Amino acid sequence: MRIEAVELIRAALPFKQEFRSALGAQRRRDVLLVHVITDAADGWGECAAMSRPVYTSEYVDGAQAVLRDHLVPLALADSSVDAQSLERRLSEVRGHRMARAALEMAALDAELRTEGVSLAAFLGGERDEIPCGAVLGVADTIDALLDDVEQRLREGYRRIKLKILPGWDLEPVAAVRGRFGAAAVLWLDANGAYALEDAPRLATLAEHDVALIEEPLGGRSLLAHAELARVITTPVCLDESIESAHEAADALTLGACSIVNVKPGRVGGLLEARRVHEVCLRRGASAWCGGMFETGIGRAANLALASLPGFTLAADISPSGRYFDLDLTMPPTVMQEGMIRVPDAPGLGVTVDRAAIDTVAVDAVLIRG
Ligand code: SMG
Ligand code: MG
Repeated sequence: MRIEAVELIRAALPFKQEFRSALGAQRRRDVLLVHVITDAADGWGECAAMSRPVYTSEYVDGAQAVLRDHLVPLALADSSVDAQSLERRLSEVRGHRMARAALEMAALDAELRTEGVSLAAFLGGERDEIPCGAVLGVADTIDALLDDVEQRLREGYRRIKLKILPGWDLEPVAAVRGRFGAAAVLWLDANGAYALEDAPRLATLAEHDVALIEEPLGGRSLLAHAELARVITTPVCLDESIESAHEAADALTLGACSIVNVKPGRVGGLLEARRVHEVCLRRGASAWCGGMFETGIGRAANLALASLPGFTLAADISPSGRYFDLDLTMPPTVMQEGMIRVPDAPGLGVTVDRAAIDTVAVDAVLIRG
């Protein structure tokens, strides 16, 4: 396959409701799409980077610049590429994993559409539907949070993940457990808002039957997380701290976590995400597929990844309409009894709705080989 041109499209999708976490407040999703035009088929990718470099060091303007100036020129230089050779080629560029992942996703989509193979089948998926979890940001009041949890449980989500930070932790967790009892499987995500000195406070969360705590400590320190994991009984899951399969292996060896949140963007692409999954499977560690408030494009890739056998816990994958009024793919993703079907058509397995993209696009640049 030869990549003839790459289009970088920026779009803005307002969140239905402001989303607050330890990383700040978000009112809109700054979307960066990668549209690859090859001699055989088109392919689509979505970049996980957010507007500001607060989750990892990447941010959407930076991702667009590195794609335009470095990654896309590398992809256009080769007369024949597939996703594997492209991954090797793009690894010349250090870091910028979310940008590399978006281009790899688009190339893989084009390649698999040409071959008539679904992404889930290519990756080795074994499930045809994925259990979904709801993620709830910091609310204005405890009552508002409880109403939201009630609605999500009614919608069928398999578990509830609360964003926490100092000042929004023990009280909301106790309130949710108190109101819903065993009906709510409860996870917490701190996005690194705590320090090791907070271990005694974090230890008390176990009283509320919390199934996991995600990225509790700041600084991406595997040793600090290993120390924390020794003194709290709630299982530690890592997200931001793991950017590759070898970091996943290190984290599990050190006891920094027993569970891994796998996101293709954070680790540099779907191929590396599959390797992270293999590490978890070999070590008997639980894995699950995280989310970055994706549109239908990135969500289709996440669903395919989440169908691998080692993803044993509910994913941060929601139906169309959870965060935004508009989706960019057809048909809309629906959740039934807390499950979403894995697309089984070739490539990402969804139809990209160009007209919908055009209604929210703020910028599009076509780079030709
Ligand atoms: O896609 O449902 C989703 C969002 C899941 O909370 C989610 N992602 O740390 O796991 C995480 C966050 C990343 C951004 S938090 C502002
Ligand atoms: Mg997280």
